[in-house]
Amino acid sequence: HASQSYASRIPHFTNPAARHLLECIERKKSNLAVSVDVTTKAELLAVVEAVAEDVCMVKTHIDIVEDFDLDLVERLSALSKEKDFVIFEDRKFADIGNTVSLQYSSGVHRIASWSHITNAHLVPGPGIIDGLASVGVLLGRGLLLLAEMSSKGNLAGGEYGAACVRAAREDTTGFTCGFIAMDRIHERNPSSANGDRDFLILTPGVGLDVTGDGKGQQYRTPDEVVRVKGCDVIIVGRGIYGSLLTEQGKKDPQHALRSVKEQAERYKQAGWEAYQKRIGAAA
Ligand code: UP6
Repeated sequence: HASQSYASRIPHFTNPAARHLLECIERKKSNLAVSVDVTTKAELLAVVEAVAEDVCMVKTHIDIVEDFDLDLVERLSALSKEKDFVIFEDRKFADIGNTVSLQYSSGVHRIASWSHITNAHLVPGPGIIDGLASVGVLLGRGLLLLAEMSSKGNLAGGEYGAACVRAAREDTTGFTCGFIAMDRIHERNPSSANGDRDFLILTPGVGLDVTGDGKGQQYRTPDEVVRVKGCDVIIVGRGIYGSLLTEQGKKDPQHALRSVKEQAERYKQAGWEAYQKRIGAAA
């Protein structure tokens, strides 16, 4: 499926969140997801507003927001409709089915009520998918399995990644609609059972200016990730909102936000060019 356009892949998916994402990518000509890892409501909304036009998806870590309240997710949801992007809460669920169903539906954050897509580790076994699906399917949500990670020395990948692909293929509800992975991992792991099913590949660890962060993160370029490895969505965090973290950014947030927008435009362009080269379309 790597050589097919996003639009032509929409009919391969029954999952409403996956279809929504592909439609959004196609409408906006953007395969860029911005990871908004900031710790206040005001900063989060300011970054989202700065990048909204250029992204197909906003990825959150809602548990790092110090002044979280449900007004934040209402505003985020309103922006997602108005500016046309998908919300992905990067929760990385990792417990038994019963516990994750409660963590997904309840608590302070009520993730299932506002996040179109979320993700999970398969460490607990396939019961984690059933637990999340028991909440998410009725709401039209989608799940990504973390088949691989970007960080140095991570223990995913290999046989573990292959097991994630098998579990996704065995999920006949269609709730599992893709992977966090570093390449088209399902196509490296062929199978006779549901082997031709299409999945989305969302890929973090993307940066144009640096190769790491000194804490284990490893960066590759949009071209490497999308054109060479065939991933579908690039996830970029500090490469886009990094200007807000510098001294200058703290002194002059408006100036920093202009740089955030410029970086979003730059990554959007790089991601889309890489995709056009991959499908053989003229750039
Ligand atoms: N993320 C990774 N690697 C993974 C999975 N998730 O970096 O394997 C997430 C991080 C962060 C974002 O939790 O939110 O993607 C990457 O941010 P960065 O671009 O600032 O490094």
